[in-house]
Amino acid sequence: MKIDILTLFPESFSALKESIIGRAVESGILKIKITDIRDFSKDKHKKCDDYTFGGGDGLLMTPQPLFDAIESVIQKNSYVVYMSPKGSLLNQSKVKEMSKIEHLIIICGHYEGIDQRVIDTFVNEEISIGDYVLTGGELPAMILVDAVARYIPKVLGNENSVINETFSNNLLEFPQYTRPQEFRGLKVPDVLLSGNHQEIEKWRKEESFKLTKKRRPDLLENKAE
Ligand code: 4G4
Repeated sequence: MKIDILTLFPESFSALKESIIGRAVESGILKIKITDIRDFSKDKHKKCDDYTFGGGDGLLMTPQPLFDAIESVIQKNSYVVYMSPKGSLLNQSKVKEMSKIEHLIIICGHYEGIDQRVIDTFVNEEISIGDYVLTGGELPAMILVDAVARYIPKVLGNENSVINETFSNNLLEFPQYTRPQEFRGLKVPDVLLSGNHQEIEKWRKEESFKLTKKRRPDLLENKAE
């Protein structure tokens, strides 16, 4: 999978150099290219924002640098996503679906967002990572990249080989424990030490269900659909 990220703040994306995603990029399993939208501005001061028609106090990203930046990376097989609080809510099944995209282009807006003509011309989908407002689309873009990358074969190696069960069956994950068996008098539930895999499986399912019912009953309602 190839991901092009268009942003006015390319330095923000240093987080993608770390850990599992960093390794995937280094090994070539995942290709990520960051494009600085400002490099495409034809303004003599490289300006990329302006006031909105119709009034309002915020600044908007202007169409010209964005059109040129997008046209520099777009291909026939590209899927263009714009991170926006107005977008449709991201969830795990959407993430899984998106991991099949060959070429993903992510546009990060800043200030009050981008000119609508950019959206109307290029954007296949506006996506929101949650019902809250951030100063820019950079953190949402990194969240999307991280979530999607986990479904690309070989990105999760060895210890991380199993894709976390949370959400994939509309249930929250059961509690987990590692060594030691007893820490400061706090014990691991007996069933997990029993070696009885049927009992362990049953316990985990029950715990998942109890937790989901208590904390995220909405997930159980979706299950019925
Ligand atoms: C587009 C329009 C995404 C982008 C307005 C982006 C939250 C999310 C932005 C803005 C974002 C999200 C500045 C309000 C950038 N905030 N929930 N901010 N704003 O996915």
